Amino acid sequence: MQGFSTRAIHAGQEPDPITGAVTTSIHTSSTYAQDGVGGTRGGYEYSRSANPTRTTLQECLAALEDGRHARAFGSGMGATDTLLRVLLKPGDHIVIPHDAYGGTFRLIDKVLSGWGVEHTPVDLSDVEALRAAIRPETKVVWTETPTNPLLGIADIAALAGVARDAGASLVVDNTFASPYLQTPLALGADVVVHSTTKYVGGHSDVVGGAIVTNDDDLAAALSFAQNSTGSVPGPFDAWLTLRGVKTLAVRMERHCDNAERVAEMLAGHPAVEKVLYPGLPDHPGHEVAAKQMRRFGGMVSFQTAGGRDAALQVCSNTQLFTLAESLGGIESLIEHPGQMTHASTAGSMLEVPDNLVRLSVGIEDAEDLIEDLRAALDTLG
Ligand code: P1T
Repeated sequence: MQGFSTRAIHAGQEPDPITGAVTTSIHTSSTYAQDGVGGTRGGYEYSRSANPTRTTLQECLAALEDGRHARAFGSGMGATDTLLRVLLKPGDHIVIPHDAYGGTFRLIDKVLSGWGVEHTPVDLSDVEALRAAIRPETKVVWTETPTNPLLGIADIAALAGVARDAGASLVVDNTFASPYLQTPLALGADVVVHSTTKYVGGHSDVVGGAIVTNDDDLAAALSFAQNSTGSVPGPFDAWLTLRGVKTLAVRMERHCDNAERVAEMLAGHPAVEKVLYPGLPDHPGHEVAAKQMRRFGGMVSFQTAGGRDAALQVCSNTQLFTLAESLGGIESLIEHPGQMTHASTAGSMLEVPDNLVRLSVGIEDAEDLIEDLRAALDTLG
């Protein structure tokens, strides 16, 4: 198999056979001429069903995740919703992490529950806890690793074994790691999901999602469901994502370098109670992360010693770290999950600590990022 960056730059991306154009074209046409009824020229008939720019992105994403099939969506939540509606039916049960993106929890807790799907939140860093939560109706085990926002680590190969024994599908939301750092299908997962809005796109300029699998039947069912429900990315969105993903490897190396430096500084600062970063040797998931990830990622969370008010103050006091939701872009972001990205988990088992701050460490110069954070923390006294 070719190396990661070679696949990122070339998979599915041959020069155009007619014009020789080296970069993928943005195919804006919503419909395609047919030579007689049913006689499509290149297999395309209508852009909800399939679009050439989207196909190129899908081929590239499949190659990066070591998967046979990828489907690109209009958002990460669009991908998640479509996948869960294909894998689950009323009466089924899903195991979810006790720490996960708030929007994923909201979809399962508020939308799928009304459709008769039950869920159980479980600490998926504990394989025995998963085994205990499995029911005869369990059809899906959903996991994130690292988790959003607590950076917990789940052992993908171990979870895959339990899910397989139970006849359930293991889905890994690989958004935080990106395919550069971790390829869950190779570790035994059945399906990978991404918010490509994050590291895959990488420039905070496009919203998108993706599903990757080796299961031919599932891929066909996803195409049918996507065409039926319409959660497709536009061609320009697909193109921006494709442009972004070409540099994923170099960006991720720099995100990891900077995050390691930031985590180290935070661990030594008196205003910080606890640093959550799988790259730190005392992180409970450090060994599993070292086994299944290339490096430890660009996301760092920490808890302030001064409680919620201190956390809110740090979020407002940085200059370079922009106070904003989302993650995985080249620029550094800071946020308060309890009141922002994870507000929908309040009062549930997924509620996050109120002194938690989440950082998406960008690819600026590490010294500037460290100085910015240190200055914001120093104001806490
Ligand atoms: O925003 P969207 O592209 O729809 O993706 C949803 C999503 C799915 N999975 C994970 C792990 C995510 O982090 C997200 C989106 N998360 C944020 C917007 C955030 O700031 O955490």
